[in-house]
Amino acid sequence: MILPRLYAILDAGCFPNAEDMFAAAEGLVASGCTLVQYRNKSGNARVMLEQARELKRRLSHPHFSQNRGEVGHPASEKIESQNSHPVAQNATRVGQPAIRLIMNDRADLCLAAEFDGVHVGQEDLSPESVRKIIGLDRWLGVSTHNPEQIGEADLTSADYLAIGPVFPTSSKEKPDPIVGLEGVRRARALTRKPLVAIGGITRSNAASVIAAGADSVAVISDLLREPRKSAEEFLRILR
Ligand code: TZP
Ligand code: MG
Repeated sequence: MILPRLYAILDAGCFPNAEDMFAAAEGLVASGCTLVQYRNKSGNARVMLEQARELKRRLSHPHFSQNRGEVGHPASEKIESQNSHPVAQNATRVGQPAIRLIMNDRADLCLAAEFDGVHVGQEDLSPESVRKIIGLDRWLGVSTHNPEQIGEADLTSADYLAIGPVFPTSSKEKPDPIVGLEGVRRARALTRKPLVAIGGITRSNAASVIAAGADSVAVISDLLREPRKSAEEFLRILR
């Protein structure tokens, strides 16, 4: 698999209401962002499923896809979707997912909402338990915070690993210690799996994170204010 450079995270808790989150999602996708995670720490599974289905519906809408010059829509095929400008995505093949939607924490909700993957942390179901639930075709990501966790996650069937927080962040409750760019470099040396860096990543520091060895940057805060414009800038900076 090849990860797109920008991995946008929509954290429901960051939006005053769901409509704003859906609008942000559409802005992100309009920018050319092709990997979006839905994160909701409220613990309300019904609300999560409703919102996830609505996200999927909005981002799969044929008119919306056509606006991006694309045909077809998510299937189970494991084909890479490089982050490129929408124009370049005209080449998208039928059957290749235009946008990948990843569910944070919950394998059950991933299946129920027909998302394309799950991202789990150190206190969620183990990677192999999630794999049993989601099967081989959906993407599985695992968060790590230190070399030991990277080594362990590297031995699992995870499709990609995340390392962080790279910089200070206010988007996560009780964040693990900051790993810095050195932590990204160390992680890069410890796994050949695609590597996502997360935590405090902005348009100003994103290039340094990629230079340290990350394949992709996962971002919450620096996409909130003007999602489309900000995502376009990330994609331009990281091209
Ligand atoms: N895991 C480690 S840091 C973080 C998560 C979910 C939050 C990242 O958010 P931001 O606002 O981009 O720092
Ligand atoms: Mg989690």
